[in-house]
Amino acid sequence: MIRALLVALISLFAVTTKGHVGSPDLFYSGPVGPYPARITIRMPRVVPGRAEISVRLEKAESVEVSFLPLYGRTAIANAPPPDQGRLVSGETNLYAGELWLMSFGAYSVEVRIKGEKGNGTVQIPLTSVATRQLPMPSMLGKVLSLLACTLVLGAIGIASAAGREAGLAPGQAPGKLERRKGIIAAVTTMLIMTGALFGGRHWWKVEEAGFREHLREGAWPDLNAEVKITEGQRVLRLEIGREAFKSGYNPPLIPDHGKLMHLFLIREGRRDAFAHLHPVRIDGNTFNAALPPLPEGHYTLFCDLTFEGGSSSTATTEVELPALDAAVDTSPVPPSRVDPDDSWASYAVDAVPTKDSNAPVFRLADGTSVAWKTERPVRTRHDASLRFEVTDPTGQPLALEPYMGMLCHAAVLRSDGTIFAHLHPSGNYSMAAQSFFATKLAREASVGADADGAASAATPDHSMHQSHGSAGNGPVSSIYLPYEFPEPGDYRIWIQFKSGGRILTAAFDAHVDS
Ligand SMILES: [Cu+2]
Repeated sequence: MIRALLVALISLFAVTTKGHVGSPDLFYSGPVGPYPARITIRMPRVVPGRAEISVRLEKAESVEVSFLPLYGRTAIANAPPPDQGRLVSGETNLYAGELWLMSFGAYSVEVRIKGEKGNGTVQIPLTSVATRQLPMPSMLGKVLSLLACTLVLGAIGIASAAGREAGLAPGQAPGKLERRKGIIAAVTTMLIMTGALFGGRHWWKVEEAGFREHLREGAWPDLNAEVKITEGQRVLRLEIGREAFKSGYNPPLIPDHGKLMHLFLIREGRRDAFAHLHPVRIDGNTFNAALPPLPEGHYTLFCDLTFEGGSSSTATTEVELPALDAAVDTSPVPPSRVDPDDSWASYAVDAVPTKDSNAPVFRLADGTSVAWKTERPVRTRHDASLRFEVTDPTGQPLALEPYMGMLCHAAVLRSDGTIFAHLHPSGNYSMAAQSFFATKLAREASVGADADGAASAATPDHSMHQSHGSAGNGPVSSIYLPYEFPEPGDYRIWIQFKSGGRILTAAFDAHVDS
């Protein structure tokens, strides 16, 4: 009862979690052992809170689906028993369930599917954080104050009556001595109650401070950016967590697709220039990136980070890019200083198909075209139908190659800049966090304290590889990205893929209805 009350009280303070800015829900598309499936995790509005999970199998099969939340900071052997998913009524292949996320920090949700074809599991990492602190509703505050007054006055009254009359025979009136005892009891109780009220206030403040420590209002951590020109080259210098971390603290980052940091730059205004770069750590929390030949202007930066422990976040800031000085910088970017996986694109705004077009096609300068096989209208909390077909200048399907291990990297940004997400064909969770949990599972299984549960959980995760590149038979030229827009509005979508050793970027606009 007390626990439930505490949970309810703490819940009042916490709202929404997010991995990417403003887009908290997680999506997975790929195999779960022998079963191809799409998984959606709707993140709770509160911490502790309930995440809603749904699993849609490609084919209707009789299977058992269960979910297990693994907390990053405790041993896998201490995980609770898995929750069973239930078949949604009227559906043949859609299973749903709920999971309690009790703490702040990194979790991995293990989705298990058991059936005739065998067993499959997949790990989907998520970061449980609160992003807002709600005020105490004034009515609740008044009711609680009233209850507290009643309790305190009641306690004083009872103690005073007990001190005065406990030693008397029934019917006997209290004398001077008894009345004094009663007053002493009342004063003592008052002192104890005052102490308890102050103690309670202190406890509340400590709890609140603890909550605020985990509070991430919007993007996190803070990010500072400046551009310096050295040897005719514009170099972007980034500092993460100047305020969030104590000075001298090196945030323990882990690499995602082999890079510690994935940075997106988008030119504000017309959003007609885009780059996906991988700054290199120069020391502590300072990173450098040699800038590609992007046009000058005001840019918004989104920076994806995954921390040791399996939590991930997106930091954001803005920076002014000075013009490339043609006199100094006649050569293209010195290759030694640019990461080969860095990519950038600038395009005429009218190259972006209008958001009302029914068959939007983006044509790249070399004649390659990218067609968005969209199903209109695009609605919030429905599949965004991000299906793309890439064709070469002659109209033939263009064979795609893995770009940093994935068939495609995509970014989504709402017109007001409040929603940003980084997507892949396998989903929008952090791959680095996924491999962190895979390693944790394997390590704890090999220690083998409780071999049973841990060993089955640590079976190799095929999705880690199959869904990344062109794992199918023959060349792949179509892309599907599982995603649902969280809010209505106008969005720009950039999709990036690699072909013939070149990284290509296409842009689309979408209007999303509620
Ligand atoms: Cu990516």
